[in-house]
Amino acid sequence: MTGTEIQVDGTSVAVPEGASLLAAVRAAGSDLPALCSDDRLSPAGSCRTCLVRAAGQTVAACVTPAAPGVHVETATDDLRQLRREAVEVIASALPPRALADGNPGELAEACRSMGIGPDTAQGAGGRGGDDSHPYVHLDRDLCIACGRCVRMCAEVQGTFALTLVGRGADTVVAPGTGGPWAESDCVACGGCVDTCPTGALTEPGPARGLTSAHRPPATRTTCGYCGVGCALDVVTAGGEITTVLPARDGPVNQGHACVKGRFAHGYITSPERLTRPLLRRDGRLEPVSWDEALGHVARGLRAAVAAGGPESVAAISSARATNEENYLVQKFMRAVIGTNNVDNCSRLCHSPSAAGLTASFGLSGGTDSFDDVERSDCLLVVGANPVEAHPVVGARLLRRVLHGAELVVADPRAVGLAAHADVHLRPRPGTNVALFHGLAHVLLAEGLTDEAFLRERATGLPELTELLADYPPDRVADITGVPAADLIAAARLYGGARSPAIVYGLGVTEHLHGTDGVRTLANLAILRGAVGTDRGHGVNPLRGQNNVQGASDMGALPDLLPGYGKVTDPAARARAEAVWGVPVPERPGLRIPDMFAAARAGRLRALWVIGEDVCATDPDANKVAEALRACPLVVCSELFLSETARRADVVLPVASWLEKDGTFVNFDRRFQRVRPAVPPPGEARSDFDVVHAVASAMDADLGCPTPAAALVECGRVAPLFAGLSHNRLDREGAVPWPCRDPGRPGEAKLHRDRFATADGRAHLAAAPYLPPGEHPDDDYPLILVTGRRWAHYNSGSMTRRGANLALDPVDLLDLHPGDAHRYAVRDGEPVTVESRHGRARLIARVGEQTAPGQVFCSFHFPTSGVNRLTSHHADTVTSCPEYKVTAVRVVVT
Ligand SMILES: Nc1nc2c(c(=O)[nH]1)N[C@H]1C(S)=C(S)[C@@H](COP(=O)(O)OP(=O)(O)OC[C@H]3O[C@@H](n4cnc5c(=O)[nH]c(N)nc54)[C@H](O)[C@@H]3O)O[C@H]1N2
Ligand SMILES: Nc1nc2c(c(=O)[nH]1)N[C@H]1C(S)=C(S)[C@@H](COP(=O)(O)OP(=O)(O)OC[C@H]3O[C@@H](n4cnc5c(=O)[nH]c(N)nc54)[C@H](O)[C@@H]3O)O[C@H]1N2
Ligand SMILES: [Mo]
Repeated sequence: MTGTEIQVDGTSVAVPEGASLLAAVRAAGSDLPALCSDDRLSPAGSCRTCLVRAAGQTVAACVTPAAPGVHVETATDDLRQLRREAVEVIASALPPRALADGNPGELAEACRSMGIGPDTAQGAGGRGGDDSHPYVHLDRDLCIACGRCVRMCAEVQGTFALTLVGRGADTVVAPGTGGPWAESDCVACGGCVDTCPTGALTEPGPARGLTSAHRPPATRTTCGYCGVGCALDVVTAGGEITTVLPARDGPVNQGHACVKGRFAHGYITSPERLTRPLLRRDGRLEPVSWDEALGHVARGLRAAVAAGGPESVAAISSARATNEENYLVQKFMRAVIGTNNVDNCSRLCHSPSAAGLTASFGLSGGTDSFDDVERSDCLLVVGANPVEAHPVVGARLLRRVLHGAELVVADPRAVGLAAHADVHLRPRPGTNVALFHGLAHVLLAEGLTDEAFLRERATGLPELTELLADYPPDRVADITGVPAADLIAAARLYGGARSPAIVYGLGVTEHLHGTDGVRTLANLAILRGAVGTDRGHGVNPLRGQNNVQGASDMGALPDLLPGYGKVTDPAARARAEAVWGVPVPERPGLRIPDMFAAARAGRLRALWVIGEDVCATDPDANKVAEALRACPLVVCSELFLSETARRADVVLPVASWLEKDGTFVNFDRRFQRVRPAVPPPGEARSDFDVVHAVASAMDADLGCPTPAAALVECGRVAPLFAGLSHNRLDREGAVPWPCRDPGRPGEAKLHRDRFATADGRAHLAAAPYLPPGEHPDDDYPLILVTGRRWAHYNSGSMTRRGANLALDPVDLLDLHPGDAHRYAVRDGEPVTVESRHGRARLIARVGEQTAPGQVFCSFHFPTSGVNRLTSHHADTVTSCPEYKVTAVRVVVT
């Protein structure tokens, strides 16, 4: 047996090696107050409330390691007295309200359990508070300067926004920037609030003082914002959400969360939520009954099929929705309508990852679990900004770096992680392929490759070697703007590491040659033998939406069935046909941009858009609007009257993730359960029920009446998921795919013995660098990169409807001081940005985060019109839009 065996009050307990005496005492079933301690943090040993006796010495249990064989005493009268005195000293300095009845804080609880009465708290108070921030309020009088919040912010979140100020008894937490909390560096992850033992830091409102330590009765679910897959506990009262707490045992988040999952649930009760179906009559959307709306949809779909055949109908399924809902949407399109015209927003996002990773390794998922990635000694983070877009992962990566892992960041912008990087490569947007070839060139030239691996488990080395001769560091420097010395330094770090890992984002995929970007990035891992082995942790896309991995896994794609069988493969079709009992069309369907083109050309007669605001988030938005105008029937399933819903003929009100049952698949391929915490508003129904209802309005029965039944049916079509069920997930929490057998665990790490390609080998790609689709010229001299900000989510439909709006009220355009000077733009001023495709209105922010010649903005406010700027250029393999490179000019108006 591994671990350490010790005696606690005469009872033998085993604890993991390196555990503290406090952990051992708790493992033995006793508890001690430990006001400066939190499992998520390094121990401080400052409050002296957890005193025990070990090997004859009185010690603070939280900072004392459990040495093998040691005898610990906790229950003697003198120890009880010492602990009680320590707690009393702390409590006596606080004002009476600190111990008031019903105060759920750890200190108040400790006092109650030790019989320390409320009258012990005799402090005068009067130090005031700070309620400037919407989610974090400070009551200075309750601060005991335990430093947990400060350590949480530094050690877990990595933001270092907090500090302790003042002396002695007057010491109190404060933002490091001085001023009010709202103007500090706080990113509202909620960590400080969750660890505070006294209620000095609280979430305002009904959740005041509640933390994950209390484990209040709650609904365990999976966050519906990004693809990290944080496990959350939703506390409710009277059918409304009181608070959302991070689950301490969450497999990915481990007791952490971000401003979206933790706090951005205000949209649920927004008066703008859709509560009734809407139907367009005389040009206006009017509320109607479900029967009327469904009847209209069914008649419209039938008419479209009658006029143009099944190919004239298409659906965009939602990566925000559950697996079961996506499974049902694609089944409806294939089995009821008879077309493969179904796609999801993976098209706009990581479709190049799916294509690239499949070509390189045979499967479309990231190759390793994030837990493994975190063990790596060298992280190569490419075109991803996890500090803002996947904050819990960003925090875990940063923690790893602060504990000694090397970090190479490749991003044109000075993103959050770059400040901690050993090397920050800043390629010109759109030049990744050259950059990766440059790194590969150095790996080869310096003998930093794994020759045995290349011989036994890879193909394509001769062709790649020949191509790489054209990519020496100097030439790569010319193309990318990255100094040759930096390139060499980065290659040496990656090449010399014990177990390097690659993590990447949309800065790789959303390009004219995004799939080549993924493949040539994967080359680096193959050259190093750092994929499918213990000598590295592979190539891992930070998938975006909560369930974009799942939407694709479920076959909401025009060329792939559930579990990635090709629609052109008779064997894959036969498997689906055997379960569905109808023929599956064999011609691949339309991709999202092709759906719009078909609509504009009059060939698409009905489009069902489920949970994607195509008019705000798809590129070249003016053309998207034109497509919707041209399409005779547009149905939109939505929470809000989005830009797309506004233009639809029928709008169906649906439930959001906090209101429904199912599963999501996160970025490292884990299936996790989604459970309803509150009912949907008004007449809104889950997407699952809506798809069923539309099918029955067309006299079709989709079978699988419940989400649980749908997942089981999916497992019959898709061997990759055959071992999964709701029951199993309820028992085990998270299970990764491939999971072929209910009795066996899923495979967190892929490709151990062989790659999933036809020949079992990893395929190196000898793709030459090709320039991006858009180039600056005299009229449009700047390169616009678009991407994300921490407080908002994509179209902003949910995060703008709540207090996140106060944290980040507008879409900003970042530009370099040199460019600001050249174009006479002042910080904070409204500007018009013009591209060859359209114009947008933004507020300028001058700073050094962007390089000269480049500007950056988010697309979280549809009214700013950012996607009217972006072009029709798209990845040549997958049609993923080139969101990251648009030539623009900035005009002060
Ligand atoms: N707060 C927040 N979180 C989100 C989202 C959100 O809207 N808001 N959206 C979710 C979704 S759907 C997704 S897909 C993910 C996306 O998560 P990320 O991929 O991290 O997001 P982006 O900010 O779009 O782009 C990442 C980075 O790519 C860089 N980049 C641009 N061009 C290039 C290039 O040519 N080479 C290199 N090496 N880098 C380049 C940009 O500077 C940017 O910092 O985030 C998810 N999480
Ligand atoms: N300029 C630029 N544009 C981009 C990007 C970029 O980097 N730059 N990134 C692209 C990427 S990666 C992505 S993924 C897309 C995302 O684009 P979208 O998918 O359009 O964005 P979201 O805001 O996530 O969600 C779309 C809609 O789904 C609704 N919704 C939420 N939950 C549910 C649900 O359970 N059911 C239903 N039916 N609806 C629901 C929301 O109200 C919202 O209106 O944006 C793309 N657009
Ligand atoms: Mo995305």
